[in-house]
Amino acid sequence: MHLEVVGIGDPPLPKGAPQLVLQLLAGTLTPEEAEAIQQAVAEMRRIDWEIWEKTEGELEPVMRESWRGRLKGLYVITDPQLGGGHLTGARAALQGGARIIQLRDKAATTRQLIEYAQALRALTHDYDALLIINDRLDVAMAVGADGVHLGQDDMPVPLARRVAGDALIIGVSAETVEEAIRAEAEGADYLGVGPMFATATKPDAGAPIGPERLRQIKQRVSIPVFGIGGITLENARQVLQAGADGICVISAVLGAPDPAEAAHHFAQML
Ligand code: TZP
Ligand code: MG
Repeated sequence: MHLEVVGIGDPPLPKGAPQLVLQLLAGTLTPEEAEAIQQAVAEMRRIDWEIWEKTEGELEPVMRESWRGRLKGLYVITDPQLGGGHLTGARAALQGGARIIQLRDKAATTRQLIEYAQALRALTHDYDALLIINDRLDVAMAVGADGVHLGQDDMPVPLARRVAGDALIIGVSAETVEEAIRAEAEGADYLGVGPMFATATKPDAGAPIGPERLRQIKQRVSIPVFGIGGITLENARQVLQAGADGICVISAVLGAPDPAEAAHHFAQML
């Protein structure tokens, strides 16, 4: 039997795929045919890696540029208690014009998070919006999200990058100019800077740092910067005037009587 490699997997075949194929076809293949398939799959993988290694350096800047253009505007973080829950809240935010949705749920089990994330992945695709997963790099990668958001106590950016490669947006929370500079140097794609103002949504958020800190950070980094924490329709302009590329909101959208309308008002400002 002669087998020819006619296509290249994208993404590469997962480990174990050849074994699966063999199991599926068990009984209908001679040992020689099974061996030939296994060799063909191994060859496909080898070619795939060869191409990836050769093009990685050229693709990376292109990929980063394409994200950079989308890392702006209204960024809404979902909350299990607000806006009718993750799905309903995100749908309203997207209807109102949010361009980025982050799934954030500190109480959910891994299985629940995966379910929310999968549903949000489909929803964000419908609106051509980005999906970011808070804290959990594994969940982000498992559901094909666009990125992960990491705080200062989460996985260090260089390790996250090592695991995820370049095909994932990594956002980082920064409160100080030093944290912002370090995050950028380590490979973060955007920053969430805050809390801008007092917020009840994150009790451990610390004292407000104000839009002035965001202005200082903008002067020192070149990645996009989002203001976060206590941002409302009344004070959002201060954050934008300080140079924010976008604003990140929970309660002012999802806690509003009409979240889609609130999102629309924010989106109009941006
Ligand atoms: N990180 C810093 S402040 C904050 C997070 C997640 C909460 C933002 O929520 P709100 O309701 O927009 O103040
Ligand atoms: Mg975190």
